[in-house]
Amino acid sequence: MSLRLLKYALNPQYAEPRFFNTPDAPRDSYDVVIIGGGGHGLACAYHLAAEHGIKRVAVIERGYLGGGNTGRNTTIIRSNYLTPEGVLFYKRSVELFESLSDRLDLNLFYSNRGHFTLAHSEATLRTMRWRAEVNKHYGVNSELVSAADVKKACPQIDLQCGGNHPILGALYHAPGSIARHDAVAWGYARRASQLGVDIFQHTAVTGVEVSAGRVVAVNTSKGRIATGKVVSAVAGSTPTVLKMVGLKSPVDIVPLQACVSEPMKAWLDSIIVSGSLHVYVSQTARGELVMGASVDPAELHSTRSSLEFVTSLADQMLDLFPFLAGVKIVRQWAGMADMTPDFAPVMGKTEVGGFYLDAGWGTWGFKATPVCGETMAFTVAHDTNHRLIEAFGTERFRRLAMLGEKGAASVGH
Ligand code: PYC
Repeated sequence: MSLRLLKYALNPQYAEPRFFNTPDAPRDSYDVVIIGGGGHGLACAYHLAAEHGIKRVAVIERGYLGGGNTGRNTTIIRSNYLTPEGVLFYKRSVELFESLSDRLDLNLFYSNRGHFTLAHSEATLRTMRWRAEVNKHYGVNSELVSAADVKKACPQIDLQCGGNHPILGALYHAPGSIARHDAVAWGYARRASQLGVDIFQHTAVTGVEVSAGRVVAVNTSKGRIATGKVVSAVAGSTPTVLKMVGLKSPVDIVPLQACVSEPMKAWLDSIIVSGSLHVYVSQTARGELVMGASVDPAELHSTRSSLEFVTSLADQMLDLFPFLAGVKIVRQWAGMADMTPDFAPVMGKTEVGGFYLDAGWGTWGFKATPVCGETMAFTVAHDTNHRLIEAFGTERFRRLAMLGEKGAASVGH
């Protein structure tokens, strides 16, 4: 090693710049404790500090920032949902995403691509027409397009899908985009930290103390923190945290797997989704194809990815794009999706005073990150559910007033 290199390495004047402060131990008390250092928890911390002046906030993360579902998805951003509640909620998320790089002063590689959901049957076309009408009614740009339009946007696609499932048309959603997922977590963390939020990684929450129906403290592997407000934003660990406060979980945890190919020359501008073939794919700025499928068929609290997943995904991908036959898969992973019975989230105030829930993301947590930050921070600051999340309370399951968002899932789950 050259001496000059050593001189720079050991000189404290050139210390490695840190993205955010990492205090050794939490204070004795905070106004708000957020469990989960993924995009949602960090966005909530940022909005609490930036918009509500609540800066005595601790974010507690068992692993590393963004190491859960924030870093384990396929980064698709869209608002072409089916229910009015879903459309309005994700419409706000897309609006926030569009200017998020500026707000966080970090290049999130936000890339607007256009999003095609392919229809291989008349029944799917009918649902898409319905979605397009609901979307347009609420000011979201979605339209039904022909198979020829799909071919024009993506000449490499085999419209016959090898003769197995010919493409009849598609729902086209111009705002559909992708972004760099882990940068979203880092960006929120850095801005929150600059505003005074304390972030603790590799710190486990071991219990939440409740007294007279209200939260009073969070116990962690780094000590007890007294607080009157706790936010749970932990996706795949929601049942574990709910148990700590004595609440029943309305979610099942199932793995959602995805993979990435070796880099290729740019050929795919749009995001292509096929519900019937159970695949979605986009191409990153580096040229890799990012691909995913349906959730696994059974409940499992694990982030292991399987050979069966890649082989079945490759099989379906080749029906759409036979020319990819020689392309290698270089990495695969799984996230833990917390699925609700109606595919809509569970958010906001709970029966335990001061305990707020951000959960039930199923397969669309990443795209909800900014709007969750905004609405959860409002809800915590005012102890009143934000209007955009009023419909997402858990009491809907008791009233059997489900939201019915399954028809907006990318692929059949
Ligand atoms: O809902 O857009 C979506 C999606 C993509 C991957 C998983 N869910």
